[in-house]
Amino acid sequence: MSQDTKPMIVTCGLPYANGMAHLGHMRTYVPADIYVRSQRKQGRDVVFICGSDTHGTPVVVNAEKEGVTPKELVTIYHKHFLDIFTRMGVHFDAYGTTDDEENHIRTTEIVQKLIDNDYVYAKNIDIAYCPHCDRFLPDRYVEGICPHCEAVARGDECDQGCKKPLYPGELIDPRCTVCKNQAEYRSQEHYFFKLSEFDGFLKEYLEALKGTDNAVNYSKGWVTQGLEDWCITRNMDWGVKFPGVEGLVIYVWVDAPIGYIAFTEEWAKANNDSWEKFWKANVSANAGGTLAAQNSEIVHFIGGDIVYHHCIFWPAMLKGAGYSLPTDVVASGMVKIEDKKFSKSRGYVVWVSEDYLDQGFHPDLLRYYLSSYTSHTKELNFGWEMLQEKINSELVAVLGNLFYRSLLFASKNFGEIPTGTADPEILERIKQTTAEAIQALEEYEFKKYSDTVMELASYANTYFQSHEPWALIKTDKGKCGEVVYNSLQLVKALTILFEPVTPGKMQEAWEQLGLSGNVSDVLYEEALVPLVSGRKLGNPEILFTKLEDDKIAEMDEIAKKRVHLALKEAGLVPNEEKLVEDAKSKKEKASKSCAAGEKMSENKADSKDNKTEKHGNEPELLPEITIDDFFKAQIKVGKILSAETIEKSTKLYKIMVDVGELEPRQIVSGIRAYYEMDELVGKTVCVIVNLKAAKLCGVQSQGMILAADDGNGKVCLLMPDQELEPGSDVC
Ligand code: B3M
Ligand code: ZN
Repeated sequence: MSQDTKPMIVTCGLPYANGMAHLGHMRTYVPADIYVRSQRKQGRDVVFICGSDTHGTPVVVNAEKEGVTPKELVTIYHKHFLDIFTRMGVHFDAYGTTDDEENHIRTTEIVQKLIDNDYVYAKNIDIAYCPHCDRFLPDRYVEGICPHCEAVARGDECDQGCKKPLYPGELIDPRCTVCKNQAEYRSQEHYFFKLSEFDGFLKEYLEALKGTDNAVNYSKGWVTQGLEDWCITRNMDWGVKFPGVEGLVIYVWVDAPIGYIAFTEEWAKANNDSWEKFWKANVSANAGGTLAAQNSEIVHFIGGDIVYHHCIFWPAMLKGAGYSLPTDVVASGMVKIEDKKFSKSRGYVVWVSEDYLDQGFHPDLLRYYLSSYTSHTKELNFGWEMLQEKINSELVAVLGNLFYRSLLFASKNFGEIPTGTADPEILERIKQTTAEAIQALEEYEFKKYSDTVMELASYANTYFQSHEPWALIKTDKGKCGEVVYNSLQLVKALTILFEPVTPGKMQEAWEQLGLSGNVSDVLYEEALVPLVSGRKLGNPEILFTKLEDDKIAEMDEIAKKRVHLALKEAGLVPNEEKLVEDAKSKKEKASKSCAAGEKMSENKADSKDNKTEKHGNEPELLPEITIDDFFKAQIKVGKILSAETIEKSTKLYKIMVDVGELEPRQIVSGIRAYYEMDELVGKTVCVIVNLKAAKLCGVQSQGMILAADDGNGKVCLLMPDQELEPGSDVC
């Protein structure tokens, strides 16, 4: 069987059905979808599989937090992910859940096979146990210190430190994540998979494994460091039962990848096809050169943080149970949001639905950004202004411009594909671009794919521009027709070539060209097939419109508010974070005049500067709060006792305020530009007395004096309209 005819399956890492889809997810799913669409354009029969990961502590812990059962939680988010994928144009042939019957059966079968093949043994180990909650603490139920790097880590993985998988009993100083109490270790019998026995197999396997370097090379390193046997049971009810032992379920990282097989079975059932042609395609179970002897291709697209699971655990399990092996593992790089490490808890996140699709952005713009921002394995930075810049200068100015001007001109002057012949030079250019683009995807270089095709669009723009069809139409309609014909040939080729990246928009373009059917079903080779003269054109319409400044500013504001809220929830002074940012970006200020501290002033004396940095002066409404939220701030009437300047600052005063029975407060306030020192002394003001203390320009500040700011440079202190005793409550 030749390489090209091997059945191919492409999978994506299964999202945990425990929360909403975000940009980090899309960074893996969109390129995988592009890859599949491109394979189909080469005539390859591909099955594209994914599903929701429904088991394990990530699900159970979140369900507990939200007060629902795990089943209820995963039902909600499974639907959510399905909806998001449909809206983003990510089209899976099957999208199941790991709680489907097929997966329970397949997982049990594989684990039983591993037991039968003597790859599983029982051993007593120490398991973290919470005496307060009276239960064992698997994985995310326990936190402690990583034995390898001493970072704070969770039970199954050193997620914030060295990233190593951790085994039960390894965490130092374990604590229960539910009640925060100290946990203890109790001995219990668990089951282990003999991963260490696969050492030789994995070394050889990884030599043959294809994919991205960040997957293959890291894995080789891990095997060289030595492999430990792997505990595959957990004390939980939710999950796939471990055969023959009450109260234990199989570890989620066993049944999750088996989902790839189970979903293929679901696909096979629905399509009257075979799942074995992918997963039981070993010529010989003991073949030495394992991968070469396999008659299927299995390509996994995953996030860069789950390489170990896919390149070490998973092939060993498959090998041990006699299944086919992954041939390619493609791992995506990290995602940053506005230059910050992606973090849901810190608010550096973009939710696909709420922040993007529901805001009216077309899915194809994000697809384009994700695939062309940087190489697949590198860090991808998402920012609203960067999105705007990329879309406006590339999709709008180059691709959209070409399509609209040539289709509009053709439609107005000819109404159909004019008489003409395809210029051999143009056909050659299309051929070369197609070959280069296909080659780029062979190497999982999505950016190179987009860039190569975009270069053809630039070429086409130049062709149209330099031949001046608008002049020719007046002097030589026949010659003009030739130019238009060739421009449209380029548009047709580009529509086909860009379809994997921007499928929705390219379908519209296809129809504008007057072509029928789905461009997603059209092969690359069709790009070279000359257009049929005389065919009626569709209605030309603008495909890509500019992302406007005010919309981007609105999105920036939403993003800022989310970070602000996250900081508040985390109990951090809201401007502290901004301070660091401002200090970084405005180097000269930071070095000269302690601008950082001034920025941090809670009195907003600097808010005028802030406003000019923002886009426009639109009124901002922060998210709703409850009365309880409001009363978290303890505000009292205070009398200013003294005010003095701060050496390193031109904007701040150090102010002492009498707040009644409590200790007088020393507050650093940014109102120096608005009040003379002497003028302040004796004034009755309002003070937040329970604000977390912070240092501004090296001076301790223990509260905040309330002031009002009209945004146009007028700032004044808020004062009671009658004299009141210091210490009176503001309510
Ligand atoms: N559910 C999500 C993750 O850790 C996890 C992937 C499973 S893939 C088999 O990224
Ligand atoms: Zn660690």
